[in-house]
Amino acid sequence: MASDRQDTAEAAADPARRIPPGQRHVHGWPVSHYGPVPRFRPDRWNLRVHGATADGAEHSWTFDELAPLPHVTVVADLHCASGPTSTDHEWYGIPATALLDLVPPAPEVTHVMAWAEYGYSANLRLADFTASGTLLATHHNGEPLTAEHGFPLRLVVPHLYGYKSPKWLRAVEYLTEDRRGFWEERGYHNIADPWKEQRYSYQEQGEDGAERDA
Ligand SMILES: Nc1nc2c(c(=O)[nH]1)N[C@H]1C(S)=C(S)[C@@H](COP(=O)(O)O)O[C@H]1N2
Ligand SMILES: [Mo]
Repeated sequence: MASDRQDTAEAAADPARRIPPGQRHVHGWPVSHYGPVPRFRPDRWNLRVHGATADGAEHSWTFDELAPLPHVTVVADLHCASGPTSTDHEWYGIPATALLDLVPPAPEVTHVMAWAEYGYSANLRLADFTASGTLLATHHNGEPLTAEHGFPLRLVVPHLYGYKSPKWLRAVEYLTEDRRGFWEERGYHNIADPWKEQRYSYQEQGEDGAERDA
């Protein structure tokens, strides 16, 4: 509808309407991560899905084997929990739902752990992983990811703070109960919704950090 389009255009024109509370808009695309940038070794690289899979088996793909999977484009902003929000990232890659179709989780699966090189990890509720914007990105603004932004593959969960989007993704573990990832164990919020400003673990309410009904 025309009015919807106009709303969208206005939102895009007014950064204040799309910058979550407590965040500041930054131009360009800062690099932010803990530790060194890993080197991609195609002969040793694979992406694994393990944990509570429906068939009980672990599945893995080489980088080339990912090419025939479905791909999508997602345009989204990136909100680092330390404050900066960079906008208008055009991601291209494999929707997380395609991975779940290929390797169905056991019925008891409630969360996933996304694992990156050097043991970086981020836990996600299954619903955040299956959200329509979540993808395993290979490209950004039409170019392969650069090394410092996660080449060859990074998870992007656009509706959560950046620490839930591991660069240099290597595995997805299906979990039957929640377990905290790297930053979640170090004082950051288990859920990480930037629109609710869920930055720190001391803000958590309820068992998994989700807000309880009043
Ligand atoms: N492997 C890995 N991925 C990571 C991080 C990290 O330390 N290691 N930092 C996260 C954080 S806190 C943010 S804000 C984003 C930043 O992504 P960018 O450097 O592409 O802007 O990467 C996330 N992914
Ligand atoms: Mo961040």
